[in-house]
Amino acid sequence: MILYDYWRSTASYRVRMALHLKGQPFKTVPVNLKEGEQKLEEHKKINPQGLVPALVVNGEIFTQSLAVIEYLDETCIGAPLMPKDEEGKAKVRALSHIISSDLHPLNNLRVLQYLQNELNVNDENKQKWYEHWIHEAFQTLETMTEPDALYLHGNHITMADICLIAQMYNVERFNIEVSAYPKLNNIYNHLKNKAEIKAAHPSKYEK
Ligand SMILES: N[C@@H](CCC(=O)N[C@@H](CS)C(=O)NCC(=O)O)C(=O)O
Repeated sequence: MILYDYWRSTASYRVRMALHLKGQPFKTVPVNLKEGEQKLEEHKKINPQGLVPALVVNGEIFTQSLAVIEYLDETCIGAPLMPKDEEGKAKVRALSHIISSDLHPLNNLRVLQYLQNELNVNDENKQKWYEHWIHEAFQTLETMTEPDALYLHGNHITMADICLIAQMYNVERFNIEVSAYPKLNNIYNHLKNKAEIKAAHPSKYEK
């Protein structure tokens, strides 16, 4: 398997966690987002959206991190990343989408660059924008989480936790204060030292 990724990309980090949890060996092809390599025609042949990640399996290209994670879960042995029951699956997808569909796209590089370069939003307001969407999503997730929970759903790590861990890394990177969410911090602190999660950490893929 070949993963087109960028070490700091949260969506790429999600897929790396899934690959490590599944015990799947993979190679990475770094796409430097800071240098704009995602917008090159060469990369768009891999991911027509001009984004990372993209996973190549036996010559077939898969994009969209959540779709890739579910694909890996359904086709590879290793730790299950989704509950077995349909109700549980729907709940894990809902939790995952709060981060991946409703939060992450608003704070993505191309959106921040558009705010800054096209709409002349200054650094202070850009940071306010960033934090606003983090807090909105985190407040919701905190409310949806049971006290003392070790996972966002059920009794093993799922795609929803993968989304949370990557988002927490991003929050740490941008120095955003999230102590107001003890249940989310509890889950993150419980999972971040798991060997497979550590192995997927951005610092291990820095190029
Ligand atoms: N929904 C997509 C999001 C992919 C995405 O937005 N990737 C970001 C990095 S985390 C990216 O490639 N950004 C490049 C840019 O904004 O130009 C997924 O989950 O795969």
